[in-house]
Amino acid sequence: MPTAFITGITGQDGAYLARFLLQKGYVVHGGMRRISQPRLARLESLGIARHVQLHEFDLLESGSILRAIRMLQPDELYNLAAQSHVATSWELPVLTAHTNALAVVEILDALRLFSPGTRFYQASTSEMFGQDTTAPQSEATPLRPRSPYGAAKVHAHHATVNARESHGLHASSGILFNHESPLRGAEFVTRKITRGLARLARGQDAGPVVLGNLDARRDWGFAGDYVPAMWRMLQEDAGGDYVIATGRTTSVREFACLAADALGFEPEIIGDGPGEAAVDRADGRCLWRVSPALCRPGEIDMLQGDASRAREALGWAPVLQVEDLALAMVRADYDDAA
Ligand code: NAP
Ligand code: G4F
Repeated sequence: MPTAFITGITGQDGAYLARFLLQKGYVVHGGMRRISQPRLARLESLGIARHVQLHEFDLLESGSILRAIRMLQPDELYNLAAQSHVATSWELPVLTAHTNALAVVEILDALRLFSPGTRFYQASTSEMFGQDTTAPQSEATPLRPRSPYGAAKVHAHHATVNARESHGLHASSGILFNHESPLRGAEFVTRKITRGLARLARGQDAGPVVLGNLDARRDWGFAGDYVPAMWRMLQEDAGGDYVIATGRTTSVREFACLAADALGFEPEIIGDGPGEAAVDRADGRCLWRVSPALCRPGEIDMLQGDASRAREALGWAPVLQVEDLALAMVRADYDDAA
């Protein structure tokens, strides 16, 4: 049976990828940070916590990376672990650089020395494109990152490309645009919206959802559609770089309206700029409002991906559209809020 090692297996993508690989007959190993209370909620919610082999693993500890790679020598290594929250990266730029850039260099070097036959996937991101970019963005679009998170991911991306070109590693960089699900971390904007509005719909005295930049546009897909693309990259004869995206872009405001509609609210936008809010036409309740404190020091106004290469070379295409995604997320959060 093929073996895979997933760093970040406790995260959103790690959980979906682990389930996908188990279904394909892989022996799945996962790296997990030592914490006082193991966070297995996502793996448990997919019913796979007992089917994966978990190992203590921390990207900030070189020995941990070396040990895992030497011991497991997996057929495939998916590096999904990261400090993944862009806004946090301005507060923790050093930790972000170490986790998202330097640790990737260490993984690649350990693979070169101890397991050169392992096929490697790096979780790259549309955040690497930055602000002054043409749309839609493809593998050929220049990288001009605008956050410490994006800058660190660019470093890791180039390290992956170099490992492929200099050392012949089977190393791929998946440039994934935003992807969400009911397992999305609560601090990301889609989940913040669906959770907050679901609580309001349940009549909980939760108060409006407080948001930052409502004009930002993202290309939102479903995480469950995106993990098969990671696997497909590693089944190719050689590593490569692939954009994975839906090709549609939606503003934060539009996503909030989709989620509100799905819950039966009738959102009406009032005010503008920092004074903007949305109220429910039916009962006047405030659904969301803006707080300038949540706006970022550096914003990317618009991301929209061109996944033509993945479609043509990997036969990959997304299934869920943003409307279905919003619906699935509010349904899950509404049930949770019961
Ligand atoms: P996530 O839910 O935030 O999961 C991140 C994972 O990384 C968690 O398992 C976390 O462990 C682990 N981790 C963080 N620091 C670590 C460390 N020092 N050592 C070991 N593990 C560590 O992120 P995601 O949405 O699944 O994203 C997966 C990857 O894709 C990330 O690299 C992200 O940057 C990238 N990406 C995501 C998107 C997206 O829209 N979701 C788009 C493009 C790229 P804990 O559970 O202990 O916190
Ligand atoms: O949901 P977000 O925090 O995602 P962001 O920053 O696009 O990053 C996500 O996608 C990247 C791929 O492009 C990944 F690499 C990364 O790991 C992560 O998964 O914010 C989306 C947009 C931003 O423009 C942000 O300014 O929503 C805007 N926003 C408005 N109000 C907010 C909020 N974001 C958050 N997190 N919280 C708010 O209250």
